[in-house]
Amino acid sequence: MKMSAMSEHVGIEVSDVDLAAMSDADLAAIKDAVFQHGVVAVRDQAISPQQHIAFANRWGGIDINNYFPVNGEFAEIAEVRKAENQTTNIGGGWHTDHSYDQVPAMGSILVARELPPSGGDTLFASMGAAYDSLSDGLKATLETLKAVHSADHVYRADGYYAQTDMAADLRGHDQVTRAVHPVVIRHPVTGRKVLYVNGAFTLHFEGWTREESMPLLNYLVSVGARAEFACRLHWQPGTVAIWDNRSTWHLAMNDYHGHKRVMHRITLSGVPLAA
Ligand SMILES: O=C(O)CCC(=O)C(=O)O
Ligand SMILES: [Fe+2]
Repeated sequence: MKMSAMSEHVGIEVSDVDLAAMSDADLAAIKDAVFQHGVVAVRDQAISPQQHIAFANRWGGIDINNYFPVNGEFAEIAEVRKAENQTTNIGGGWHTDHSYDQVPAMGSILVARELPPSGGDTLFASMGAAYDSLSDGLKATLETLKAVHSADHVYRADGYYAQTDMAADLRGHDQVTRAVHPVVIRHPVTGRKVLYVNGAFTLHFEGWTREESMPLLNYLVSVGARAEFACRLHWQPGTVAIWDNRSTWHLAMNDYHGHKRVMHRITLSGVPLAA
């Protein structure tokens, strides 16, 4: 198994390994790379949906996404897809998956199934690096705060996606989600302090109004989105990405209009988050 860094702060590219027949030692090394570096991109995999599920089960439990279209055959697999004639994509703004859950997902395993001829890359950003870059004064303030997260404004019947050409693909319009998490969490495995707010699902700081919260939230979102904290994954046939939703954000580029892109996602269960 070979590993190389994708950028200064986030991302490890892995080759010469078979996820479907992986030794416990190699799996331990991959897990360590995901926890330390946020995302691992494994190249050249021939992984069936059954093998995708079996590999995910070696990480712990699987969380079912309530919104994305499910693969007809396998309830554990959500499809992240955009058709030739659609203009909206899934995950096109910086976010982390499932921060609106009381116990947010640990991570996601995304398998490239059908790729456009060019474009469709995914960006990942390190929220440990974003946190480290802040002043001691702002860090100290943020460590006293909690934030309220929800997905309702994104997925419900009058939400963001309902007004787009992705509306018919998505489910779960009646789901009600709300979770409160510390703004700075200790990563459950590494203990590193990471910034745990995101532009998609964080509504406001607990005890603050939305209006009061937005200037600081927008500032934090602008810091997290700085290019120097990010890496860019160019998918190839056979690429599988495994990321940590606590320590990273991601953004799916929407730059392949007129072409189809289909990805299979399994979401991995996490643990409660603490300051
Ligand atoms: O399509 C992608 O590259 C990522 C989409 C996304 O946000 C996700 O699967 O969680
Ligand atoms: Fe996502």
